Amino acid sequence: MSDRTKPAAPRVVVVMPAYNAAKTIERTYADIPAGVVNQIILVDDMSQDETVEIARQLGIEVIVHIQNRGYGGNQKTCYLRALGTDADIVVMLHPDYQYDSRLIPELIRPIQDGRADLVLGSRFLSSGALAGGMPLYKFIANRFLTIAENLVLRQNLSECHTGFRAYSRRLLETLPFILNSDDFVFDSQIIVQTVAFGFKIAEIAVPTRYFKEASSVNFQRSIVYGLATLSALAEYIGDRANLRPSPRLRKTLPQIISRYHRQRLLRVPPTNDAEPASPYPITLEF
Ligand SMILES: Nc1nc2c(ncn2[C@@H]2O[C@H](COP(=O)(O)OP(=O)(O)O)[C@@H](O)[C@H]2O)c(=O)[nH]1
Ligand SMILES: [Mg+2]
Repeated sequence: MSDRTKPAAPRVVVVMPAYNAAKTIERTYADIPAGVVNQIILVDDMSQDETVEIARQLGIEVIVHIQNRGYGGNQKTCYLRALGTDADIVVMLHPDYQYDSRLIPELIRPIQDGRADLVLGSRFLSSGALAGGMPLYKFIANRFLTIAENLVLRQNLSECHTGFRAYSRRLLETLPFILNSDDFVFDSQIIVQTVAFGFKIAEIAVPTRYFKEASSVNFQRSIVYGLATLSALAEYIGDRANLRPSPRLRKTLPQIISRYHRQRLLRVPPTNDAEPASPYPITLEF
């Protein structure tokens, strides 16, 4: 195949949900490989430090929340903004230097090859999670929750709790992620939705890096997260058994956003472009 007929490379947009990342954002940014990423967007969730100033100095596009929305609320803004660009693949990268951004080319490959629509950077595919500094209780909880998720969702994943992920545009245009929690359980809900909507998940191995600035989730918040993850699984079971149908697992994104936003965010807006019959409470950030 000559250069002229080679398929165009996908447009890759990195989104960073940020909260007090001033000490780590520069390192995270510096490790992003050249020539792979077309655009970087950081959403600041009312950090109390210099995150916004440093990100702007680095030339990163910054969106500022004027109220603290939480990690899930932050991601909603990230993905809505990314859909507003011409992204083909969206990579979520924590700006706390916890994940190795040099692995972005590997992370996006299964989507490029058409093998998956969600790729998880797993710290459990190789055996270094504890050696990398993951606290023992997080290690055990992670294993337990991942086993529960595999059983309920009929998957064979090694880790469902990573913050290093790549999404296809197709997936983000379909899942009604704006109905998810604004808290950390957003990450679990989006995996449940991925399975509910029939998208494929792939994994790549990534190293584990724990250090002071890379982790703020304490024991108590981890318990809340664990219980909320189990509740996301219960929601899936109830929905599939038709006991408690869940809009989060049935409605598509185009079905719950306004015509204006469908035109603005979706690559191919639906032809039957009526207003949604029953709007759910959603807030767009911009
Ligand atoms: N928006 C928002 N993000 C948060 C908050 N707390 C942590 N984060 C972000 O959520 C991600 C995961 O949090 P982190 O403390 O690193 O979790 P851990 O590494 O699992 O212990 C990081 O990218 C943080 O910047 C918060 O209160 N609001
Ligand atoms: Mg972290």
